[in-house]
Amino acid sequence: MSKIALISGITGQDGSYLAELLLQKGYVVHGIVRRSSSFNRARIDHLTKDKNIYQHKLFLHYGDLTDSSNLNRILEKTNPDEIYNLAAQSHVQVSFEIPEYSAEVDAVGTIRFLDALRETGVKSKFYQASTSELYGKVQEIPQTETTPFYPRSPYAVAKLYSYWIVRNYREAYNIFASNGILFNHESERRGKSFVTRKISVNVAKIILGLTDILYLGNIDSKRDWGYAPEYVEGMWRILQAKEPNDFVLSTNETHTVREFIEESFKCFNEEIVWEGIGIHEKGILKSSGKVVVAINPMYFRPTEVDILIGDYSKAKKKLGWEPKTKFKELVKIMVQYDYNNIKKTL
Ligand code: NAP
Ligand code: G4F
Repeated sequence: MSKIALISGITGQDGSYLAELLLQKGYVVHGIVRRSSSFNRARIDHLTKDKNIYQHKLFLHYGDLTDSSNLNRILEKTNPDEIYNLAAQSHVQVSFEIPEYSAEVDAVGTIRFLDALRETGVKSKFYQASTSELYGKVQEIPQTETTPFYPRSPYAVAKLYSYWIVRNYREAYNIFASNGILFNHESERRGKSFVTRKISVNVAKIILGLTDILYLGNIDSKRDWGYAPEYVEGMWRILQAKEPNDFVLSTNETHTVREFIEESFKCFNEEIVWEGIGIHEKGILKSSGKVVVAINPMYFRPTEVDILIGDYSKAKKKLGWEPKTKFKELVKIMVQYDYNNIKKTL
């Protein structure tokens, strides 16, 4: 008998890779999709096309984490063995603009899901998409599962609630519920408003002569960036463990946004020289003297997370999980994909 998985957020970066992985493993996959006025399924389109090999293995259901009764109905209808709760308002800066909605989805959405499990009596394992943003103003370097949290945005505070309600329901009701505390993971499917993809798309456009300047906010913040397909494998492993538990998935390396920019241009044998300070700083192409990077304070956040670097030893020891793709390779994958993709359209 095939195992059954239910994924919220299946149309997102991680949801699409996870759906692919689980289908490859022989699962029947159900995904929750939001009604949208324009097409929002581009990342899973290849899995849902007619006569696809997964035609009778992947099913989509309209739903929303702000609607409890619909979660109950989906659970009763699908009766999953594993639930992956990936749906979220996932943009940190946007959470400062819509803090209440971010809490509705990223905090209350999780308790709606867990309570739907209790009410329906469905016996499913539950994976929660927790985040390195919980560490915020970091209390320890590198961050581990025992590092104290200090969230720095409405997004992170909402995710803190979800982290703890997962632990509480595990202890109170003996539910197999686990947190994956995932550090930033990127890919050619990353949303274009996140910094890595914004850089890879715009560097490709600059090289192709389609745009002049890439405007960014804080280019000195540091992130621990890994490759998303490897992280969804980690999510699956977290639910295959003997006991429910919480795990950091990361690379144990940290790089600045500035390094991401420099490395992206290097893919085209271009060197960036920096001139000026603060909001007047500019990135200039050494070969031509052209300004290609500038600072726009509209991308600054009211409170910033300066550095993230995760220690994944527990995941390595207990799950046999390790990241493979290193920083330079990740940049290359993203930049080359965007360059080829944009060039095709010219
Ligand atoms: P993403 O690309 O932004 O995808 C988010 C998904 O959630 C989309 O499918 C979106 O649907 C869906 N969604 C948003 N609001 C919803 C609602 N009210 N009801 C139902 N679905 C809703 O995010 P991601 O990068 O794949 O991340 C997946 C999860 O991991 C998120 O919870 C994120 O917070 C967390 N996380 C991500 C990272 C990372 O570096 N990527 C690191 C740590 C944790 P639409 O397509 O319709 O918008
Ligand atoms: O790419 P970002 O928006 O990702 P951020 O804030 O680290 O959040 C992502 O990773 C979290 C895991 O740690 C997830 F939980 C979350 O859902 C999301 O996937 O920004 C990265 C850094 C920040 O310091 C930001 O201030 O890049 C800086 N940055 C500089 N200029 C910019 C920009 N970020 C964005 N999005 N856009 C800019 O123009």
